[in-house]
Amino acid sequence: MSTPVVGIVMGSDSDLPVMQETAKVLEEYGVGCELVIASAHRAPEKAAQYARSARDRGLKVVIGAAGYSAHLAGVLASLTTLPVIGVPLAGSPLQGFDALLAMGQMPSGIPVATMTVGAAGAKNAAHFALQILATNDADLAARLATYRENLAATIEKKDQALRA
Ligand code: RP5
Repeated sequence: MSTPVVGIVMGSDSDLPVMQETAKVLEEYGVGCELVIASAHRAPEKAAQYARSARDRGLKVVIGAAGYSAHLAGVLASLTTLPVIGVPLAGSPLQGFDALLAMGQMPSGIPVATMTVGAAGAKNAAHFALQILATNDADLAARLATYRENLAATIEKKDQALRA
């Protein structure tokens, strides 16, 4: 396993099934990540300590994922200058709309790059982290470009099948 450069922080173990999608994408690219549970509300000291030490421990990107009143990504972002990506999760009766608004409505100066709710957001968090890392890694950038070409080919195939 490669040294973690992406930290995936979740509010609870109930977030794990969705956030494993993030880890899976990063693993496909051989990018090391670590999965951590550290709630902004239930374990704020742990969340703060994680964010404060993230850069010195070699992390390049932090992903914060939570449901309900989802302050985790924002709290992490307030305590590190690493880029923070937020994934709102759909555990609440409001299906994650609450978490989406909490993460997206950060005050100016402390941004959280907020993805969509759930599995698509979890996968996009990984892709966004890879794109950040690729600004300084030509090989990774080339692999992301190939991935995009393959995506386009998949759509083309679907179109051909529809027309056949
Ligand atoms: C949030 O509360 C967590 O991120 C999780 O999405 C949600 C529910 O947590 P559990 O009650 O399942 O532990 O802080």
